[in-house]
Amino acid sequence: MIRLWALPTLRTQFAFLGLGSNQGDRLAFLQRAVELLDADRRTRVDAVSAVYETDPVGGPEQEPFLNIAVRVATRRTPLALLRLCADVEHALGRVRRERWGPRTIDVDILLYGDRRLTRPGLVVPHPRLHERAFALIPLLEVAPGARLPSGESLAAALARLAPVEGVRMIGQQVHEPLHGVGESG
Ligand code: GSY
Repeated sequence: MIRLWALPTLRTQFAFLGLGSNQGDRLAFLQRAVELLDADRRTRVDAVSAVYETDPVGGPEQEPFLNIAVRVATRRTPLALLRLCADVEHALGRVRRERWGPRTIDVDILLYGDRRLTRPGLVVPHPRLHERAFALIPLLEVAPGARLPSGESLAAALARLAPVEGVRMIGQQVHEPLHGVGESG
């Protein structure tokens, strides 16, 4: 018998995720991904950045991405949050054909509180965050005070990438899920 009351309860942590889509109805994939993340009983999406259209970085020639960043309050561990991200990608039909190839949806953990960790399949903060304007720009909106492991602020990291090209703000077109009064979980 599993006695749930005997399991340790993880404190709520704030984590920051980067989402991108460059196949199909990109906005709809982003919105659905936000809803699926929020539908998890241990995770709430409580801030969503504007949407940016961004030129693809790396991989084969492919269509532009739409990128956003979200803040989640979660009781999942980093690895459990990674599993949730993979479940959302799977639910939205992501097929891993080639590394850095086109995708219906990509959900990356960018930051998990101020934790640093390296596990098989997961490095936090995201190891390429400091070189990706398409991730830093939306992330700055939802995590303005965050710092990289080097101690550098996100704004300073972004300034080092100047002049930034290929990132165009579209607007606040992906919405935070509505959280009903009296909802629990
Ligand atoms: O790692 C995220 C997937 N990805 C993206 C992306 O989301 N946006 C842009 N602009 N380029 C990308 N290359 C990869 S891989």
